[in-house]
Amino acid sequence: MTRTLLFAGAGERTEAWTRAFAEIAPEIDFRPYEPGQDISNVPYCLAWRVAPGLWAAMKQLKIIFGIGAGVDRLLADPGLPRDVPLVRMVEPELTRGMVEYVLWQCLFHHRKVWELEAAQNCAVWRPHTYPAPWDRTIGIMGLGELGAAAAAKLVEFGFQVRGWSRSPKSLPKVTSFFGPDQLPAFLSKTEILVCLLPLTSETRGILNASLFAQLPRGASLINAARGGHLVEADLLAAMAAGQINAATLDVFETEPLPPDHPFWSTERLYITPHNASVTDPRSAAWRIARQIAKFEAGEELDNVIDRARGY
Ligand code: NDP
Ligand code: OXD
Repeated sequence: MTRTLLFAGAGERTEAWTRAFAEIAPEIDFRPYEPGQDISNVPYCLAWRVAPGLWAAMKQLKIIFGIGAGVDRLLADPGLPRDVPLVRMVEPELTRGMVEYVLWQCLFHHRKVWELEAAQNCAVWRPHTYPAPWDRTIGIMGLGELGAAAAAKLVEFGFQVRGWSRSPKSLPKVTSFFGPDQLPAFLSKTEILVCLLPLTSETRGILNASLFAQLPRGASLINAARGGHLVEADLLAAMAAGQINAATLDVFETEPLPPDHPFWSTERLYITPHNASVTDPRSAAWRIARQIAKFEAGEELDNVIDRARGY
């Protein structure tokens, strides 16, 4: 079988991906998609968001690789072949980047850096206190590849860490909760809430008024998962009421975030442009090539999406 991998995604990084496959996995015939190209025999596809009609044209497809960890966009495409395995991205650089982002933002909210900024803006030497990390509780929604790694880093820094997932977990020094019944207990002491859930029918809109009301007053929110998790109007209301004191959002229902969106001018709401972490082409190329080799040897693929669960 020809090892052709059609690249149907992330336009501006095409060069980096092409270079990565040439260097790391030259046995893969890596082909960026060009309109008009015959793709009827392509066995493998690496995709983020695919142009209409493209899936139907790939008649010999054996594996779809997602460029990202989250595959909600791919799953939402009605043209996505239902009987071809969909593999999400798991690679150490993506995990490392997310751990870095979560740590950065948790420290930012823990130390309430906006208070220092306000004092500096008025040239005022204002005493600024903050609790020790062991007196600060951080809650992570989603204890998968990224959430578990972020939790471990926060534990290392001495924070009280709790996590919430779908199934029970046992992670060193992380107080774990699972399922809808344990969500209120998880939220009740969470002062900094980090969302690292996949976007599924169960998790869409989960960051809403009812959830915010269950957090201690003045909590912080960090959403690095998907914009669809957040009910934007509920966050604005919770911030106006002081229930949520500050937030960092990396992901939005509409990306890029429109210039007239109220988030841009909301005090203590910090915006990053969906770059909490980014797949590293070199590290990913090696893993994709290994998965293809496994598949061709008749072995099981790793990180295949369970279509019924949606992640
Ligand atoms: P995983 O699939 O490894 O982990 C998902 C976690 O969420 C699991 O712990 C799972 O529980 C939990 N979960 C799923 N559904 C529910 C539910 N209904 N209730 C409670 N817990 C639930 O995903 P990753 O950690 O690799 O990635 C998480 C998400 O992060 C991605 O889907 C993507 O949207 C986002 N992301 C964002 C990036 C950015 O730059 N902003 C970069 C990379 C990813 P269980 O363990 O029991 O299955
Ligand atoms: C991802 C992302 O899901 O970058 O990997 O959002």
